[in-house]
This record gives sequence, structure tokens and C-alpha cells, in this order.
Amino acid sequence: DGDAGVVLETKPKTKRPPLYKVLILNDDYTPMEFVVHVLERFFGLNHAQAFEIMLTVHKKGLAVVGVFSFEVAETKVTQVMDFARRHQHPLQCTMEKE
Ligand code: NFA
Repeated sequence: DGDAGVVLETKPKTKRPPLYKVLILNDDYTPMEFVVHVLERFFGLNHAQAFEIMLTVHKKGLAVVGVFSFEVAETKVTQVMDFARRHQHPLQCTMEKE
């Protein structure tokens, strides 16, 4: 009395790395032009795209600026937070798992 011939199928599971959304948050003090500059400088957006996202943040409270690997997202957040602090603006940039 042996094996009943049970074969468990295995899915060829390839694991994609998780992606992270980088968000910009609204505040009452950071100048609109500064936010536009940040979006152009650190996210490679053209002026029209940067202005549009800045206005979305201003009106809705926040917006997703891009989706990146953990390491790239973390670098963007650090760059934006350092740049804002150096210019004494309270602009906040954060990331969350998609
Ligand atoms: N709300 C800011 C202002 O009226 C502009 C702003 C936009 C700040 C997007 C932060 C993010 N000056």
C-alpha cells in the first residue's frame, strides 16, 4: 500500500519587488513656485506637468508624484525634504507601499 499518486502543482511564482508611491502634501506656507521647482528638479517633470500636480496638491491636499522602487522612492523623499528644509519651507514629501 503506497503512494496514492497525489501531485501538488506548483505555480512558477516570480516575485516582483514592491513599488512605492511618492506623495507631496499641501501646507499653507510653501510658495507654489517652490513646489513647481521641486517637481521639475527631482521628478523630471516639465513645467506644465509640475504646475498641474502642484495645483492638485494645493486643491486636494496631496498627490502622487511618481511610483518607484523602495530605494529610488526613499532617495526622492530625502532629496525633497533636505531641499525644503534648506530653503526653510515646511513642504512634506512621503512614500507609501502601493
Ligand atoms: N498651499 C500652498 C500655498 O498656497 C502651495 C502648496 C502647493 C504648498 C502644494 C505645498 C504643496 N502657497
